[in-house]
Amino acid sequence: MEVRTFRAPTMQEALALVERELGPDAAVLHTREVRRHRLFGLWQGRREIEVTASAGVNVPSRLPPRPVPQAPEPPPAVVPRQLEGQLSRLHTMVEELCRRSCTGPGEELPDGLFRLFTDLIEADLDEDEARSLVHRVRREAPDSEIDDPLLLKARVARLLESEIRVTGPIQIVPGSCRLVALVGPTGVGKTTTIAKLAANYRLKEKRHVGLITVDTYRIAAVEQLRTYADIIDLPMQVVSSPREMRPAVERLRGMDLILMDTAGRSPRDEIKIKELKAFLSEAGVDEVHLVLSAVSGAKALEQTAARFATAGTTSLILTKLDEATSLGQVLPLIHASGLPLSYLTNGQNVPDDIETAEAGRLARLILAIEPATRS
Ligand SMILES: Nc1nc2c(ncn2[C@@H]2O[C@H](COP(=O)(O)OP(=O)(O)OP(=O)(O)O)[C@@H](O)[C@H]2O)c(=O)[nH]1
Ligand SMILES: [Mg+2]
Repeated sequence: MEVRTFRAPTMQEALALVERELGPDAAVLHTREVRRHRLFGLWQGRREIEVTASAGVNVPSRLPPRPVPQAPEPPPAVVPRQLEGQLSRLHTMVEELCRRSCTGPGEELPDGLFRLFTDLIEADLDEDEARSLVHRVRREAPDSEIDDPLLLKARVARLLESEIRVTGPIQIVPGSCRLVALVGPTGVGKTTTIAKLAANYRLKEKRHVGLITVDTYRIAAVEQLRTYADIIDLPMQVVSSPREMRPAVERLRGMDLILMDTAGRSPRDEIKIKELKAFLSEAGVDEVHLVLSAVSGAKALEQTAARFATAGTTSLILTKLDEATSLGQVLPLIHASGLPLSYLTNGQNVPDDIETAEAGRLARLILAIEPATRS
């Protein structure tokens, strides 16, 4: 039985290809929308329809019947035959280049592994990382798995899981006060995450939680945290210079947990990051969580983590997982920063949209095996 895959910019064009290549009785087995990735910079993430079809299989087509057009349709764009042929050859060449980019010269990559490679690239994994994972899977997977995309992906998930370090939730030690600061670029979700953590520790775990804000640049920022402090009924201290830090911490000494909110700093502003460090060391913080948005690109994430390292970062919080279209870009950050992950956030709702980071879950999110928001 010959199963073939066709891609075209629209469903109509993809079906026309199926019909032309396999005949009018071909069965459509599967359709999906795919993103043509930035293979060698030739394409910029264009969306396409992929149709898997076969002429030699007697199953009902999974394709819904084509709708009857309501109004007369405009005549289809006529692609000159010659151009169509050239495009198709170009497509084959790029696919071949892509296959070769994953193997050595003259080496054949089985279809299942090739599909895995393109899936990893689509998930925004770095090309070298994707290649290395495919080769590890090729070495380790039994032959029976090589054609099963789900088993292959599950295997990659386990490999990634072993590379991701996590801290578990903030540990409260009875009788002592844990001081935790959140730092990071502007607008990544520091204050919202503080509110989520504070509400969970106070309302669900019944701990004594205090808040400190050193964001005195903007009145609105102080008020934002104060609103949460009022709703959750938490003591809050506002600190506007490193000198004020110790007395503020002292006033909250009886707490189990002090969460410290800080002003968003541009990773390029070294002076502001040094200033931040002065506040943190005056406070004698136990943990500094670097908050980063999963919507950022790989380079920005890596560079930001490097810049904030001077502030003594101890772990990573990834926010806005619900908004990210892919997550492979967080892998270089995890590798380069060497920091373990503490929390993941996946929405604006306080206190629900936060979870303690788990390596297996993040690996599956990266590979799009499961969604960021659990219903
Ligand atoms: N979709 C989504 N939005 C989030 C998430 N976390 C925070 N936000 C939103 O991001 C925006 C900025 O959040 P803040 O908590 O004010 O960010 P910040 O890092 O404190 O910002 P600055 O103090 O200005 O540096 C708000 O609209 C939040 O509701 C998340 O996990 N997912
Ligand atoms: Mg803030």
